[in-house]
Amino acid sequence: MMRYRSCLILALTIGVAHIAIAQDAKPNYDESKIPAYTLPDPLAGIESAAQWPARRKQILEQFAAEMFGKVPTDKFNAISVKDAGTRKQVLGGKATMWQPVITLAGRDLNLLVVMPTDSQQAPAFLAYNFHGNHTVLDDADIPLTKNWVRSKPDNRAREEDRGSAASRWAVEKIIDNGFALVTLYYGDVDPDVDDGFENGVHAAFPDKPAADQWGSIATWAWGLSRVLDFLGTVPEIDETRVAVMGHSRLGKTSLWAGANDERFALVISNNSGCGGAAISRRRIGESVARINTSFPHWFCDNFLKYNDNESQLPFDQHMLIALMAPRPVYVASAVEDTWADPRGEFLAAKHATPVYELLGREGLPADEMPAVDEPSQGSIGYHIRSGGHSVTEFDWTQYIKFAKRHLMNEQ
Ligand code: GTR
Repeated sequence: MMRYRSCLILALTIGVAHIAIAQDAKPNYDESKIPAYTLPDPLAGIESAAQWPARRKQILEQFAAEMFGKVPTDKFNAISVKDAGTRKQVLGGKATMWQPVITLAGRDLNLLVVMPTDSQQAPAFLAYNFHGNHTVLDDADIPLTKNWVRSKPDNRAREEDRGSAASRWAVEKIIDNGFALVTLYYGDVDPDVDDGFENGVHAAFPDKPAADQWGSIATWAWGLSRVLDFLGTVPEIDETRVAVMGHSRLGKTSLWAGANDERFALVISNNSGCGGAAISRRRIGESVARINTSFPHWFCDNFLKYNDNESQLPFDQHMLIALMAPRPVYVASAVEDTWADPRGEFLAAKHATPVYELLGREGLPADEMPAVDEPSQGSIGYHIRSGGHSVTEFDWTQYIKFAKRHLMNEQ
């Protein structure tokens, strides 16, 4: 397939010995077997806050060129409103739901917006969903997506899945706390399948991505920025107070969206793991080689250079977290989510802290990994909750508290 071919070409071209994919290597979960490593210093070569923007730019460019891939052109950035949607009251009248459809690079993005009724300039959570808007809320007015859907029979959305993901979306709590929720199916932007970049928004782009150009995560992140463009036209929502949130692969996506687009006021990574918040050099659970093998379309081809070769990365994931500074960022883990390396996620939050401190912010208050279900929240938030790989009420309770403090000035 396309990514595999370009992997071989890349191997021949640059002669990197480590490019062989450790397809069958067993994941390590033993802290004592972590290879010795040194983390690159996000503050290398700088001493003052005034020097941070230039250093930030350098780090951002490295992440773009070596890991997520650059957006090939901004030619397709414009969005148009295809259907403004009609508003209806839900949750006994306290919330208003509507479903605008916007068009981006020839694709329809079907948004589901739920906001406090009569809200003006409400802050919002913006997050992709995994299987379609109809899974977020059980409401017959939400159409089923017609796009390719992962892990469903025939890859089609099903009537019976209405509301099936509702426990992952604390919609009523979000509304009761004065926030709006904006969600859309990530497959509207790009179906999560390795198809050689033929479908989704990629179809509009004339050339296949070069080795330093976007994989699907960067494409999804770009889509979030375009949705933010749209939110700037919605009077009921304050686009300067949008928290971008995502779980797992979509947590990797929210981090990359927040790194690229400083208009996102707050960034949340839920169980994002490898390629998200977890330190790559630890190689606990999912490794760079493993993720590049399982999901060849997620990152750019240059990232293949780091298969079993993490020490050569010019950055590590604490520097991705640091790219949010001084904006608030939250990293959340779950005890049983060992594949995502909870400790590696904590360490990324912790080692981003010097950047926040240089900019006069607190960073992460906890020096050591906090106890289970005991969040630590400064400008960086972190918790490890009991349970497995998911988004729960507990997670949302923390995100809302964190967002109220940072976006609503409430303690
Ligand atoms: C896993 C993958 C993880 C994570 C997860 C998810 O299969 O290995 O990196 O992204 O999927 O998105 O649920």
